[in-house]
Amino acid sequence: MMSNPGMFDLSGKVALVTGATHGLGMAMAYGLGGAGARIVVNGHSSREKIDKAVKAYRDEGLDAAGYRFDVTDEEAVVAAVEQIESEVGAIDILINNAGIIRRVPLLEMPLDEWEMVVKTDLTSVFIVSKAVVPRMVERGGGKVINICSMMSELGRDSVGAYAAAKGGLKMLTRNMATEWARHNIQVNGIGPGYFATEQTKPIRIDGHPFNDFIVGRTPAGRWGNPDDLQGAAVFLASSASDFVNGQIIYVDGGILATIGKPGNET
Ligand code: GCO
Repeated sequence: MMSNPGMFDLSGKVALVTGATHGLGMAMAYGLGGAGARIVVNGHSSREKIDKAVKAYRDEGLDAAGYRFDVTDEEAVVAAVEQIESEVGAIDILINNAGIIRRVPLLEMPLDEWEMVVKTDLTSVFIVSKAVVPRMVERGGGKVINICSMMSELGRDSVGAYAAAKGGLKMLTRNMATEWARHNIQVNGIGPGYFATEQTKPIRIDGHPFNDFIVGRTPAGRWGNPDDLQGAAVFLASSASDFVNGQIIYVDGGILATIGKPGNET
């Protein structure tokens, strides 16, 4: 037995983070960059948005490069991974974070919208991991982190497709760990609770019943700050988690730990 002061150090590692131009993806990428990793920023919406994010990372003194590709398009993903590995280097860490949400009751949700949510939030993780992981196998190891949700465990009105995808992602994470741990690839998940992001803005309005409900339902008594995810991300990306496989770390201020309390109880 011996101490291992460098176990959270990511110096020299290359980390691909999908959907890292904003929100939770950006916060986790900042965390990995701060621990020494070179950040590969994936985005899809616009080149400008990617360049703006890369500039922000670099202004913080981090080593970042931006790649625009659609995580649901297998051909584009395979080509992008090829390009990243030749231009930046071997991908040691993959954070599958890119995702969307549609808040529509199931009986009103058109099939194409259901398919888009499931494809973006679940199938894309299969597509991107399938392009990256064979190279990790060849190199003798790597880290895969899938961004789950409270909806990996709990249902909620209007987010059925999202919950189906995030529930599926929890089990995909466990099965990836089952198949890839033998190659020294640790596959785990992070389950963010309710965080203050663009995605939750519509339900996080002062005085909005859902906003008050979440603050009351969360033992920490607040919405999460995206930076609250950095610790779990660095842990799961580093050698500190070399014997951690198929786990979902819920960073949720205690929501899943409690039945909650009546609205009027302080
Ligand atoms: C919602 C929210 C959630 C959160 C998060 C919770 O509408 O309920 O957007 O989906 O974003 O996923 O873990």
